[in-house]
Order: sequence, then structure tokens, then C-alpha cells
Amino acid sequence: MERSFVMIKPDGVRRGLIGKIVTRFEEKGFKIAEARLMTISEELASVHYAHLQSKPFFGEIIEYITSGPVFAMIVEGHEAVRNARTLIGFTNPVEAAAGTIRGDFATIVDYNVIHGSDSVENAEIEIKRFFE
Ligand code: IDP
Repeated sequence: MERSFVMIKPDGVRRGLIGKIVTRFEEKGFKIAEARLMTISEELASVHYAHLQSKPFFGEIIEYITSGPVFAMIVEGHEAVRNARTLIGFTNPVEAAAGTIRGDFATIVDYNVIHGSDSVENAEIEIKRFFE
């Protein structure tokens, strides 16, 4: 079975969306293999978002993702990475279809509620990064 790394970001946790979001993954057919509530250090955040280091909003992303606990999960299922991305929706909630998590629970890219790995290779890197 393929695995992906999914993380409900601090705005999602603060707004009490853990239950609803976990339910969506379960209803889709994923198994939640592991989960933990954790607070991300600035160091871990900088590694996780290293690909965005040159962006003008990099500092804001780090501030956002470290602003409170996140709910990190390993989800398992058929084509888990691609299926999770479909369930999550496009990065910018304005473009995310209704019925997707970002489409239904977010309005602005700065606070888009959830992260999901973008490739099988990155999923394994992120699982190690957050769970080992
Ligand atoms: P992804 O989260 O859909 O994989 P990435 O391009 O890897 O998309 O961006 C990582 C995160 O950085 C996004 O989920 C979002 O929280 C944040 N982000 C991306 N673009 C912007 C922006 O233009 N302004 C503010 N935050 C952004």
C-alpha cells in the first residue's frame, strides 16, 4: 500500500476541523496509519518549506505553520499521494473545487488548512521528517 504524509495546519486545528478532515480521509477509503498532534519548530518548518525559501512570503509561512499545533498523519491507500492531493484540492482555495477540503474549508492561500505530499518520494521523506 502507498503512504502519504498529510498535515492539518494550525488554522485547521484552531478551527476544530480535525474530526471533519479525518472523516473525509476515512470515508474516501484511506487508513490512518499514524497520527500525532505536534508543534513544529522553526527549524523543522524551514526544512519542510525549503523549496519556497526565495519567495517573498517565506517568513509568513514559517510564522503560520509554527503558530500552534498541527495534526500530522500518515495515510495509507491505493495511490495514496495522488488520491490525497485530489481530496485536498488546489493550493489556492479560490481554485480548489467545492467538495475538496481546501474548496470547502478555506478561502485564502495563506491559510489553506492542510498539507499533502506532492510525490511518492517526498511522502517518504516527509514521513521520516515528522514521524521518526
Ligand atoms: P502545496 O501546499 O499545495 O503543495 P506549495 O506550492 O508547496 O503548495 O506551497 C506550500 C504552502 O505555502 C501552501 O500550502 C501555502 O500554505 C503556502 N503558499 C503558497 N503560495 C502562497 C502565497 O502566494 N502566499 C502565501 N502562502 C502561500
